[in-house]
Amino acid sequence: MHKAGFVNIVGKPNAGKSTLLNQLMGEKLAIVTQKAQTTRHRIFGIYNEPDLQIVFSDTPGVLDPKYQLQEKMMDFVKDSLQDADVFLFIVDVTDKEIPSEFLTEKLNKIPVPVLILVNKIDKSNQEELEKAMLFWHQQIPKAEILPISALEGFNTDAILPKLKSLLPENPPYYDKDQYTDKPERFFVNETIREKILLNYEKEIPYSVEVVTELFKEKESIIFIDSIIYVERESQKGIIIGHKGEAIKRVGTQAREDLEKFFAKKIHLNLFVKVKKDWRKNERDLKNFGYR
Ligand SMILES: Nc1nc2c(ncn2[C@@H]2O[C@H](COP(=O)(O)OP(=O)(O)OP(=O)(O)O)[C@@H](O)[C@H]2O)c(=O)[nH]1
Ligand SMILES: [Mg+2]
Repeated sequence: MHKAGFVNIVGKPNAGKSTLLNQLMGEKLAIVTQKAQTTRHRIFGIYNEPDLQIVFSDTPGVLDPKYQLQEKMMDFVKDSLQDADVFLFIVDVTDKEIPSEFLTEKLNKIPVPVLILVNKIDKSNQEELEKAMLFWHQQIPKAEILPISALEGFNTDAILPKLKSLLPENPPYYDKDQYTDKPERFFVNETIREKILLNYEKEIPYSVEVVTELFKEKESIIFIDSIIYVERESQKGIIIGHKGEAIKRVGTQAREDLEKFFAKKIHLNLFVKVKKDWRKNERDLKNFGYR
């Protein structure tokens, strides 16, 4: 008997969705930063055992869209609300702001099992955790609740057996040696974007999109050319920095991560270009893969 299904990770920005995906997969598939709205796409992590295939999906955090890019991000979330066999709804135990009513309402309506993961308990205490567990039980009574730390891997090994018992009998959806739906270039783009999120402030990271134009793999080295698109000329200077120091730092940090990810030496060239107001331009967004 073979079980297979889609397990969709949903939650507010910064709750720890991508950290959880990486922890469950034992591999860094999704970029993680302390900034909200790090994830912009829907990313599949495909977990395989001889008699089991779980297709995890990481999604952007649920928010109220203010511009077209964010609308496209929410389209990915809407997709993930359509095709789940099980939901992993991840909430931050230390989050004092109002919860996402949109998600709570949806998850209550959809006749699919929900596992609520109360995350970041390493930063919390017993009292706060008990309060959160009670609160979430009242919000979504049908859900099972599990306290975890996605970062430290606390209780995360309890998730797989639970999912296995909930998933239907199905043949695998993907080849059993495939572990993601995304091409190599996607991971290059995302790694560079992660370093940009980490190295620049305010609007800069949110105004950046990365496109890899060359990915040429040789036996012992990969040659990569990537373009960093910004929205305005003034942002180009900030990305490059004084004497090119800022972009050099991004390049070095990205190369180090990519050498680990691909287990090969990497030669990385970065270029900066302006694509005016791309976040609000339907055609640019489409070209960048936001449909
Ligand atoms: N202390 C602690 N920090 C965590 C934990 N899980 C995630 N974080 C941190 O929370 C921040 C956000 O984590 P992400 O995994 O990027 O969150 P996300 O939900 O994918 O965020 P978006 O993609 O922006 O929606 C990062 O700084 C993580 O290191 C946890 O269990 N404990
Ligand atoms: Mg994320």
